[in-house]
Amino acid sequence: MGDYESEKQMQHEQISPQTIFALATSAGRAGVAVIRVSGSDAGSVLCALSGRKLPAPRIARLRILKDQNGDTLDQALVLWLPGPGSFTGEDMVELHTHGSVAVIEAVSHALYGLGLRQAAPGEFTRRAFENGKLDLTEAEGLADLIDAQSEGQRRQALRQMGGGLREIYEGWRGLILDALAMVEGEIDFPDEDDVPDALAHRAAPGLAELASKLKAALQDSNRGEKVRSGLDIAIIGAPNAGKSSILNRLARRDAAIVSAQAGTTRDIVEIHMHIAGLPVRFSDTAGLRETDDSVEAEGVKRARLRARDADIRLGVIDLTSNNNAVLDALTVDDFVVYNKADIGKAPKQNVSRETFLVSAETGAGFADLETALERAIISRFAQTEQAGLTRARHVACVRKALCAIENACENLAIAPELAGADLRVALHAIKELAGEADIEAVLDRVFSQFCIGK
Ligand SMILES: Nc1nc2c(ncn2[C@@H]2O[C@H](COP(=O)(O)OP(=O)(O)O)[C@@H](O)[C@H]2O)c(=O)[nH]1
Ligand SMILES: [Mg+2]
Repeated sequence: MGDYESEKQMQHEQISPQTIFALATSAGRAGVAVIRVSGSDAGSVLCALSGRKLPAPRIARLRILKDQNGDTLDQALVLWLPGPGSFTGEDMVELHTHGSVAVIEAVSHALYGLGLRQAAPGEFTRRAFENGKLDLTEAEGLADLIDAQSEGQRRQALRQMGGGLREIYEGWRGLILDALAMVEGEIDFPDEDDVPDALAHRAAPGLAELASKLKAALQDSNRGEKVRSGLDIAIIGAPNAGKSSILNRLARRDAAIVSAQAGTTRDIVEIHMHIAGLPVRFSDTAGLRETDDSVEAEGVKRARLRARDADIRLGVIDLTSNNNAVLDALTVDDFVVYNKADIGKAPKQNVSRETFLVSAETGAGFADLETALERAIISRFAQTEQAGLTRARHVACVRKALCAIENACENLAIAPELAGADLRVALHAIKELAGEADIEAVLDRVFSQFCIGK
């Protein structure tokens, strides 16, 4: 442990963190507002506000709250939640007041008067984390649960908050430690007859198993990240192919302007919906063509970028024209949508992608298109029942661990010392994933994404 770290630990032991408070419910007019207090003064704060001794732990009691001058603030349901059994692990109090702006203001004012400070975003959860109530992945799951908008997001967040990812990485950590024990044993007590080959023989199978588990988790990480952040579908094609009409059909409203004039759509028009429990963003883009109009040219540039970054592209082709150029911008997993089936005739060529025949005018073919989209989203992006990696941060840690494990495998038979060092690197990557390594900047980032009051 370095000087800096031991100094930091001493500071920790000397001063207990200040008692904080925050509104846990959202601000504005509501029946009830919940104000949470956490820290060593929480109990005395409740006594001061209610003018009575503390109620029994975890039992709701009705109390009149008064300020320092004895003026009544509100009548509230109060909870005394002594540490370490509380959310943060510290002594906590919950005040369930009436939910008006004026009551919240007045109670906050009284709390400031008692020397409390308002919590920073995520500070309650950060204290819970620092008191060992949850690891970093569980804290992230909690943040995701608060932000969850779709069914898929809710399920995934709940799983992660409940320790789904922790269980997985604890398994990985166990395998690394097993291998490390064998390697260290080899270094400390080299057996005269035992050549390094024997070590490789013993440790290699566990490490190979671990490497394949890490690879599988990485392969599946795309799903977890998509469930969290949602996926992008770009509608692209030549001007007048009917892209905006198709977007409006999918949205079941007039989101984009439809016109017979080519080059009408310039800005990207987006609609949001949920498909198979995932948030999906459809983007209607400018028609792809060469143009002298600088505004339209910018639109075309943005369309190409959006198409490039999208998870799925719907390439729209007008059946009444011979313009197939959009096919060049599609991958094998994209969809080809022939539009204007009401006036054009079915295409002759047979493209090797999912192909649909629709009419944005009459709505024909849309049921098939929507079913196929849902199927593709479920099979490619929807989360399985297992917990997995859900953030770029997780992926980065697991990549680091995998790389170190692969190095360790190579070094096993040649130089056990090097393999040992590699395994320590892998162990550190797992610690980073858990939030155990000293990674202040990462913690600041994760917790600052919470709202105030959590
Ligand atoms: N008959 C017919 N006309 C369509 C269909 N889809 C779009 N249109 C017409 O084609 C023109 C261009 O449509 P729009 O959606 O603005 O195309 P975009 O430039 O690709 O966005 C408009 O006049 C639409 O009314 C269709 O399925 N059938
Ligand atoms: Mg358009």
